[in-house]
Amino acid sequence: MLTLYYAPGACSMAAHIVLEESGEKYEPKKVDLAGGEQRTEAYLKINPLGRVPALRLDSGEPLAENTAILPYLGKRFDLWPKDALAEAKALWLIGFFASSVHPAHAHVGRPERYTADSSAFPGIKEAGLKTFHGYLKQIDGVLANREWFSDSYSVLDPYGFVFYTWGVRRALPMGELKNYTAFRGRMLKRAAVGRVVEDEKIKV
Ligand SMILES: N[C@@H](CCC(=O)N[C@@H](CS)C(=O)NCC(=O)O)C(=O)O
Repeated sequence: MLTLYYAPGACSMAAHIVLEESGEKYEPKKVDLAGGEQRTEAYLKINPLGRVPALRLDSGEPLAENTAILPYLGKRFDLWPKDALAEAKALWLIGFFASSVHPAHAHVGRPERYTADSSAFPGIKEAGLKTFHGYLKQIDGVLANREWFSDSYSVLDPYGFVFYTWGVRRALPMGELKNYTAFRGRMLKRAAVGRVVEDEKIKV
């Protein structure tokens, strides 16, 4: 059985939704990020990078990073494009999410990661929020005339949904992003998304 290590409201919500939607039995394990559980010896054995999500596979072997976990789950549950070009486009988007959108938001939530000078925190947060908002606008553009990020519903959609909820958390004017907001509505109609939003107590 798969075990998902996750934290409410974190980027691990993407894998959480995928697993919830899969119908396969899995074990969800909450990690207390605020309490520093991700840096304990026990957790570092699961993910030496000290982050969520992490997935323990049926074999007991751990797997970390959204860029690995989501394609793995997508292939396992038929939520990943099969065509070579569609797959390349999915990797393009997953790469953009993981290497640009997520780190921009980290400047808002974790400025101490980018400077030891706490007087610089407000500037880092402000620049991070502006960059993050710019990326959300780009995501809105990607969704123009599309129902889902790929040709049909895939693991990209729960991942894209995470950043919408972060925009809400940071009080950005998400309603102005018409395509992204319509996508949010489609996501919320999915029963598994509703269950995860409730379990993780997400404001969206
Ligand atoms: N590149 C990683 C980033 C994972 C990540 O930063 N996760 C955050 C939650 S969204 C975390 O575990 N933060 C805890 C910490 O930084 O101590 C991925 O996409 O899986």
